[in-house]
Amino acid sequence: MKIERVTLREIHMRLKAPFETSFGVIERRRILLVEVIADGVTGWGEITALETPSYNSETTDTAWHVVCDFIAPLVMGRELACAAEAAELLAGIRGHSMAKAGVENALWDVESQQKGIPLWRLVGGTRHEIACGVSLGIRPDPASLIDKVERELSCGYQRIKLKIKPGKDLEFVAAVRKKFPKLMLSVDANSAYSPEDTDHLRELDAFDLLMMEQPLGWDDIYSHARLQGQIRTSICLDECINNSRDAQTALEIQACRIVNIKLGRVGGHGGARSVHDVCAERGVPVWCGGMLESGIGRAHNIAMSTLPGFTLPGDVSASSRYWNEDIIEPEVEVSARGTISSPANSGLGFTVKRELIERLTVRSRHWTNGARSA
Ligand code: OSB
Ligand code: MG
Repeated sequence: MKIERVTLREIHMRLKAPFETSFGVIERRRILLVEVIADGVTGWGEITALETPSYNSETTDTAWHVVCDFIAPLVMGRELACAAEAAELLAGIRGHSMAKAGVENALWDVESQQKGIPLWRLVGGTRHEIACGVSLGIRPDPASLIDKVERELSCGYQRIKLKIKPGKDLEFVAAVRKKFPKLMLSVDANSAYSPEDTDHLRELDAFDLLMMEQPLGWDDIYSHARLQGQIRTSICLDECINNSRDAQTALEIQACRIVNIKLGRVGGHGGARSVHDVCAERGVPVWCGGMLESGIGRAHNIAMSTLPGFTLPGDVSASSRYWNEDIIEPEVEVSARGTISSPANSGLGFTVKRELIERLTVRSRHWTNGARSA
C-alpha cells in the first residue's frame, strides 16, 4: 500500500460525566484522529494519549508534535507490503507508542478494506462477540457507588471495575462486595500505592476480587513481583506493559497473573498481538483496556478483543456511556448479556461521521506527496 495522504486532527469531546481516577478528574477529551489514504482507500486511527502525562508519559500535545515532526514525514509517500510493516518503519522513533499506534491502526483499517474483510479478522480475531465490563470512576461515597454499580448491572455488563486510591478503597470495595456477593469485581489503582502499602493492599484479599490492576509504580515491574508474592489477589498489569518483552519479564518473574492490553500503550495492533501471544503461550488471560476513546478507538478495541486470548471482559462499553453523540454510526451498543458483536462489514465495520468530526475539530494538518500543508 502506498501512503498518499495523512491528516491529523484534534477534536474536543465532553464526557457525559467527569471520570475520576487516582491521578485526577477527566471532564473532556482532546482526542487526536489520524486519517490515512493509501491506494485511494481511507483508514482511521485514534491516538489515545490523555491530556496530561499522568497515566503514561505521552500527552495529546506530545503526540501532535511527534506525528507532525517525525511520524507523518517518515510515512508519507512510502510503499508498505502491509500495516504490520509500519512498526519497523517507525522503530527509529523511540517511545511515543500511542502516537505511532494512531497511524499504524489507520493502516490496519486500510488493509482490511483492501482485502475486503473485517478488521477483526485481519488482526487474527476469532470471536463473533466480545464480553464487556465497565470501569467506574472514584465516587464521593460508597452509597453513590452502589447506585452506579446497580445501573451498570441492569444494562448487562459482566464485570465491574472500581477505581481506587488511598482513602477511597477498602470501605468502597467492602460496600460493593456486601451488596453484590457474586459480582465479578476488580479494582484499578493506576499506580497510587507504594511497596510500603503491602499490608493495606492485602486487606483487599478479603473481597474475592478478580484482580487488582496496577497498584504500584507505572514503570516498576519488579515491585509488583514482590507484592504478588505477598497477596492472594491476582495482580493485573496495565501501565507497566509496553511491549512483548515487558510481558515476558512480568510473567517470568511472576509480577502478575493477568494482563491488560491497550492498543495505544503497546503501539498498535501489531504490538497488541505480540503481547497477546506471549500471554497465550503461558496460559495467562488478557483483556482489553480503555482510554475513554471515541468511536474510532472503540472500534479498534473491539477488533483486538476478538483475539482468542481475550478471555476476560474488557473495559469496552457502549458509546452512550461516554458521549451524547459518538463520531461513528451505528454507535457501539452492548447487548443485555453484556456483549458487543463483531461487525460484519469490512474495515472498522462502522461508518465515520465526517461532518460531526469536522465540527468537533479544533486544529488539523495534512500531508500529501511529501509536502506538508497547514
Ligand atoms: O487505567 O484503565 C485505566 C481511563 C483513563 C486512563 C486509564 C484508565 C482508564 C479507565 C477507563 O479505566 C476505561 C474506559 O472506560 O475507557
Ligand atoms: Mg488501568
